[in-house]
Amino acid sequence: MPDILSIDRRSALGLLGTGLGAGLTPAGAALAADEAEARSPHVLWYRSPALEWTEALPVGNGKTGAMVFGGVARERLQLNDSSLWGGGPYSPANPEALAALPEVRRLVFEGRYLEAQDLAQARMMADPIRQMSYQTVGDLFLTFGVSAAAGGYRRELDLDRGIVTTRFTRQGVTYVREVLASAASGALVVRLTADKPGALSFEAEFETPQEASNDLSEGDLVLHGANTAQNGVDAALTFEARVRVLNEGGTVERRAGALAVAGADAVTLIIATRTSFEGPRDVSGVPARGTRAVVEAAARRGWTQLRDLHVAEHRQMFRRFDIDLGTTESAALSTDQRIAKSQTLVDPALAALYVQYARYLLISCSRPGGQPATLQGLWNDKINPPWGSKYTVNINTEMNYWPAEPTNLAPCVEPLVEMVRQLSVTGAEIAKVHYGARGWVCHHNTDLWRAAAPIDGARFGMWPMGGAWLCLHLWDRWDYGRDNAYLADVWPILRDAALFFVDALVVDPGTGELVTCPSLSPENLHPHGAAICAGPAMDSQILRDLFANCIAAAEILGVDADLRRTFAETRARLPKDRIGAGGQLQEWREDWDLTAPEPNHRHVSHLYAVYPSRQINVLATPELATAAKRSLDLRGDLSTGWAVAWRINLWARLREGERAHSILALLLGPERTYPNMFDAHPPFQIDGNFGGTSAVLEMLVQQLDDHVDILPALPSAWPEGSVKGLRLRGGREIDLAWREGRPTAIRLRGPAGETVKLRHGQTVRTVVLSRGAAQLDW
Ligand code: FUC
Repeated sequence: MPDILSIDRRSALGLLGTGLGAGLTPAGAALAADEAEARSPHVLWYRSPALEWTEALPVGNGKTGAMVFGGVARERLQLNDSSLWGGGPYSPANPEALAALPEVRRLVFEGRYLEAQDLAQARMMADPIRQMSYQTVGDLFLTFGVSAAAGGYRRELDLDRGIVTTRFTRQGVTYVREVLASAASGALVVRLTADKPGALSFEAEFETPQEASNDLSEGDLVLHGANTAQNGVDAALTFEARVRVLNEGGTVERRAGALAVAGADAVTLIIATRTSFEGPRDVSGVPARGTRAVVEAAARRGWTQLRDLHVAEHRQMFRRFDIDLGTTESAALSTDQRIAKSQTLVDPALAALYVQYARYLLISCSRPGGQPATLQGLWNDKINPPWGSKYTVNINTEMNYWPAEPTNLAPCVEPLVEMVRQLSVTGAEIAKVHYGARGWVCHHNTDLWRAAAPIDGARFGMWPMGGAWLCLHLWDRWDYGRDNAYLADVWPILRDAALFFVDALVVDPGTGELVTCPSLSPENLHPHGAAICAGPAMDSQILRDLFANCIAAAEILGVDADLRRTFAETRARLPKDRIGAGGQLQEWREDWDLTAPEPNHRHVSHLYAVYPSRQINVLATPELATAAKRSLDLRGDLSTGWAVAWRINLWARLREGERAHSILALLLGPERTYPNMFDAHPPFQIDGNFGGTSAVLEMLVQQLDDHVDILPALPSAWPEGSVKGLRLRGGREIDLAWREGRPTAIRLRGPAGETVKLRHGQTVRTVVLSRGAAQLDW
């Protein structure tokens, strides 16, 4: 096995040329490499193969993904393609909905909530009432025809290289398997080597629950298939997975159904997947064309080039950011052990690994040209996964993107922007047919086909705010990057999202306020046994952001002065946040919180104003902030993975670092984190990985007003540490180090000549970014 791995490791750790990495004998170098490997902060590693799917390690290039099991006798690569979903292009618009709307509204304003909900259920829901699922391609199995007995077993995922490596010894031969999914080449690549010539023999074959057949084409093993019909929507997609074998030595027998390699020295497998999906209304693609092109181009490059190209491209993203929260001896344990024992170990590096793992996941599952991260990112082994593994936009999809801008992964937001652009088209039909309104709307879920109507059941689906919330991410992309050409490009999407509400908000006859109706506070029942209501707190909070961002965007772009006025007038008539008799922030306009049937409900929708929004905070609105804390206490800390993650962000925002840290421990424990570090709802849902990550950042740096707050919620468990490449609003970036809980050194980058106000506790320091950078010792 060449020692490229170890050289990379030493340079990654900054050891080259320091005397620690330089001038060693090959044996010494190998030893140093092993030690470096054990210490690397960027590696997940295990002493045995994955038995469960949530032990396998993910790779992905934003399009093709795989879960790598690392079996000795049999390797399983569970494959995904981000555009393989059930059904086909469809419109869920329900022409009956509009006629029922006035009556549903009347019932709500008369306080007849259950009747309103029943009527909405009967007349206003999408047709079909369920959306399509994200689906697996199937598995590629490599069967070695040996027993599973092996020595020296180790499998790892190196986040910094984007490679899964499995290594073991059998009968005196050391075998190494490396798997990567490269955005640079579009291919999934498996490299198999052994330290004795001729030692590699195996059979490769596909298995799939889809309607599919195996074929040979240009010597490649090809799986052709079609997706499945769902919920009355016909199957419209075809797909293909193709594997090419490049063997060094030995023989390859090719037959439909399997490729059999015998006596090879080394083998590279190049795998590509494609579907016929071209867009929400276009399924005319030819999968074979795409897979062949990828496989042929990759085969011409060969393993070494493919790997180097991949590592360089991956690092160009991954190394934009780094984090160190301190290291203890626990970091030397295998990853599953660290998670299993995390409730008793002192292991601050586990939180840093969690952050970097989330970045790795986003880099792997959300790339320009692909689909946004689903409930499971890119990784799903089922035809009918939990909640369809699609886009739940009443929290989960948004949470997936919370850490994207701050952890310096702006390009990963692009698929989300594209999805919102497509929703602004499909959602315009729903706005018109269901509400008789201009603009566009998306309710609480969407899928590959960008369905936007209310689904599943009125008590979950009758919530017209999903699109509006997603627009916050479009705005944030501008706010972090300050690219006005981008803002001009997305302006019509933002504008039309707001226009929908100009038409669809109604005057509450009792109060004169402008409210959403019918709506609900996501998935939570109020004391009348229904969820349907008018103007829940979250809706007004989201709308305050949407209108404010639209007004700001129009000003920056110098457009639509009349609309700006309309938006401002509408915004001023939205209900304000209220404090209830229990001292809590009210979830509804009525003081219902203390008598609602599920006091510990997972959703904390009314706290949107605290995080991700900044409307309520300890600096500007201390009374509302105190009420938000009361609401959080009433809800309790323990919930599903994503709900725990949201709570951590909220406590951090509210400047309660110790409380945030104690809940983070719950998230990192074995009940909420699987051995492969995937978040457990349970079942696996990737949002918790991303929400937990943004929460860690929120403890380190916040921007609530025109200051940058340094270490605003630093827990005592992280007295010393550093973060590099953390992006800030205003097109800026910060590197920060701290000791004994106090900042030591700060570096800033941003637009030249601008002034930045930094604050730590009561101390404020103003720095000028002369020549676009500044450095100071605190
Ligand atoms: C929402 C949540 C559930 C789950 C689902 C995907 O409905 O309430 O907990 O996360 O989305």
